[in-house]
Amino acid sequence: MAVEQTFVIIKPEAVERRLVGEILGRFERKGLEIKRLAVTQIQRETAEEHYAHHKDKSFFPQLIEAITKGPVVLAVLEGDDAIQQVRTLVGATDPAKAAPGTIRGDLAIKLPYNMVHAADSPAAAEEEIKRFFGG
Ligand code: 3AN
Repeated sequence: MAVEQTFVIIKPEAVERRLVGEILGRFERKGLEIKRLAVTQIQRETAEEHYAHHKDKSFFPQLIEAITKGPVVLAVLEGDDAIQQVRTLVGATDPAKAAPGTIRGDLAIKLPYNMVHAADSPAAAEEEIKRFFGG
């Protein structure tokens, strides 16, 4: 199994609900290492670029509003098979359907508020780390 880096955003609703420690703790307890960590507020332009593949969806404006409305925590996590391991811990996109035991299944209930973004492929992880942390 290859050591990988992945990228996550702990979304504004999670920061507002003081769940940053809970969420980072789940990643750490799994055995992933926090390589980079930052608190920031995502600018509209960056959010639109990050979610460009959803720009024709009806929920796009709601999604941009949700990710830009307050501070977020950005993290780069490293470990064996990190991209898939993190996606598994995060759970299904719709928190109403996400399995109990997953972050979304345990902590969220309604889209677009699903607490965490996690890169879904090595190419996405690389692109997103570059976008949010620079070279
Ligand atoms: P994931 O975050 O699980 O990779 P994507 O890439 O399909 O899922 O969706 C990106 C984000 O768009 C989700 N994290 C969620 O906040 C929002 N989203 C996805 N589907 C819907 C929907 N049907 N209604 C509202 N928001 C949605």
